[in-house]
Parts: sequence; structure tokens; C-alpha cells
Amino acid sequence: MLALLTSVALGGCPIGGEDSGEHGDEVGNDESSETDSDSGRPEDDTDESTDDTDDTGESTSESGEESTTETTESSSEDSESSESSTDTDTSGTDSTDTDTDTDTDTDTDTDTDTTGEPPPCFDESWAGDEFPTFFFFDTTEFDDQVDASCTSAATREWRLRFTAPWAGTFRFRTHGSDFDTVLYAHPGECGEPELACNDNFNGLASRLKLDLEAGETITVTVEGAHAFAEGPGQLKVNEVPANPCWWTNIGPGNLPKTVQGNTGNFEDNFDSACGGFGAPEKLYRFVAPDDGVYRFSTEGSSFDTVLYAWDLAECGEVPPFVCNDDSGFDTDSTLLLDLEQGQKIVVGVDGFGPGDFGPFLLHVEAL
Ligand SMILES: [Ca+2]
Ligand SMILES: [Ca+2]
Ligand SMILES: [Ca+2]
Ligand SMILES: [Ca+2]
Repeated sequence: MLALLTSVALGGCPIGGEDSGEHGDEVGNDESSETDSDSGRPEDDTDESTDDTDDTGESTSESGEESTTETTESSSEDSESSESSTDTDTSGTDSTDTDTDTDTDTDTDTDTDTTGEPPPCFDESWAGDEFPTFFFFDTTEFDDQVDASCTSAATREWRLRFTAPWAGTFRFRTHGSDFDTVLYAHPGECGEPELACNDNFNGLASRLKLDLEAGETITVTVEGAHAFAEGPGQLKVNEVPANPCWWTNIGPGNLPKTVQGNTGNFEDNFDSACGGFGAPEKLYRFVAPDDGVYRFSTEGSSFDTVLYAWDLAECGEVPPFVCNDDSGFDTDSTLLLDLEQGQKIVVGVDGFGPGDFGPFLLHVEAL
């Protein structure tokens, strides 16, 4: 019933007609050993569901990655040639540019060693085709050469030249860094204007989502959000699938059971008529062991939760068929679902709104 009310419920969820084939493979991914690093994070599912790490409903298409290998190689070549053309173009504008010294350094590096020192516009370059990919760095080892628009701080930064292997939406996040990060991106190498900037997405960590063309190069920069924010950091880059329904199994069997998790380790892709917009969520797949009514509850969670559910085949494709925000006198949520034996659903543990995330408990019992 609620599905009729929720034309806005999936505002963060692209629904594309071409997803169905890829999305339909998710059931087959039950047995995949492929792990999205989200589900592999030790903070997640530290209780019974530890065994379920392999069951992540990763919807990444392996065939898609393989088919783009040639594209990536040609992208790398494009990048090389674009370096050369950049040098030429830039030298032609020196009369109006104050970066003469910088340009000279670039030319020297390129001429003397085509595969060696990167030009000064980035500290690391990536043009691969496997996601997620992680970068680890320490901003204290680098210089302060650029600054972000979304913070007044001028701190040392680490810069990544990133070339998209194919057209898509790519997500960059600094979760796990040891300091208060700010994350921003520029087109090409040292290009202007700034494409996007984010300071605090979850807590002090930053996130950008960017739509890129195949072979498009950008410069992604991580730096501290204030004067003393520096040190070891990490950047995770992932591709956002058209339907990011990534779930972990929670059953069947051994009910009642309680799963621990932390939505702060995840992304905000979904919401419901009951809430969830702007808050990251964790999805679980549940297979009913018998006909009956099952109770899902977030009692004891650390934040204002929302629960919702889809039939497995519709996960992320339509608004959840049921949702709940506050089931009692506090902010915990409860779903009572009448399921048939073998029925597969996906339950989302979400926060009510921006700022509602963190450790949660999901209790599952048969009534
Ligand atoms: Ca800086
Ligand atoms: Ca921050
Ligand atoms: Ca959400
Ligand atoms: Ca609530």
C-alpha cells in the first residue's frame, strides 16, 4: 500500500531500463566469493553475520569490467597523448600565465623520462578498471599547493589523477582517514573550475559522486579540513551501479538472531516513505524458513532508525513495499511481515535523515 505513496522514496536511486539483466544476476551472486569491501569491513556485521561476508549481493558486472580492458588501455594512451598536448598548449599561453616555472618542470620530466616522475599536478595516477580501488597516503609527506572551496583551511594535500575506464558514476570517499578530511575534484590535471567539494558526508569523512565519460581524467584531492587536520588518509573509489542493491544474508535458520552493523560504513542510496533520505543504509537479504509472521526490529540501535523491505527481485527498482520509522515510544523501528516459506526479501536498516547513522542492531524472530 505504501508503495503508492512514495514517488519520492527512491530519489537517490536511478532506475534504468537496462539494469534488469545485470540486476537479475544478483541471486546468482549468493555464492560468489567476490566481496565488496563495504561488507568486508571489520566493523560490519561483527556478530553472526560474519560468515555471510561472501554472500554480499554485489551487483558489479564482471563481464562489464572485462569487456572494457581495451578501453582502459586506450584511455591510458589518450592520457599520455593528452599530456603532450597539454604541454604544447600551455606553453602557448605562457604570456598570460604565471605558471611558467611549473610548466618548465613538466616539460623536463616528460622529456627525460616518459614513465617517471609525475607532473606536479598530482601525486599518484590511476587508470585501472577494477573497483573498488583503495589509495593510502599521508598528507604530511606532500605540499600545500591547492585549496578547496568548501573549507577555509589551507593544508597540505594528496592528489590523485583518476581516469574513468568507462562512462559511469564514480564514488570517492575518505572514510577511514585519520583526520578530518575535505575532498574535491578538478577537471583534467590542474583544470578549472573545481567540479565538486565535500567536507563532512558521514561524520568528518568526505564523499564525492561524479558522472564521468569513458577516458575522462580528473584530479581528486584530499586534504585537511582545518589547520591541524593532516596525516594518514585513505581514499576509496567505487563505481556506483545503476541499481546499488548490495545486501548481506541474514538467514535462514537459527532464529531468533541479532545482527550487528554500522551504517556509517555504507552509503546513502535508498530511502522510503518513512524516512532514510540523506542517511546511509545497510541492506540484508532474508529467506523465510517457513510460512509465518516474522518480526524485524532495530531495538537498541544507537540512532533514529528506519526499516523497510522489498521483495528480492524488486530491490532498489521500486519503492519498498513496507516501511516503519518509530514503532514505539522511541526511535527504533519494527516490521511485521507475513512471509511464505522460501520467500526472499531485502530489509533495509536506514537512518531517519541526515546525521542519523552509526552502530545498529537488527533482531529477527519468527512469531
Ligand atoms: Ca591545500
Ligand atoms: Ca571533513
Ligand atoms: Ca538512506
Ligand atoms: Ca525511527
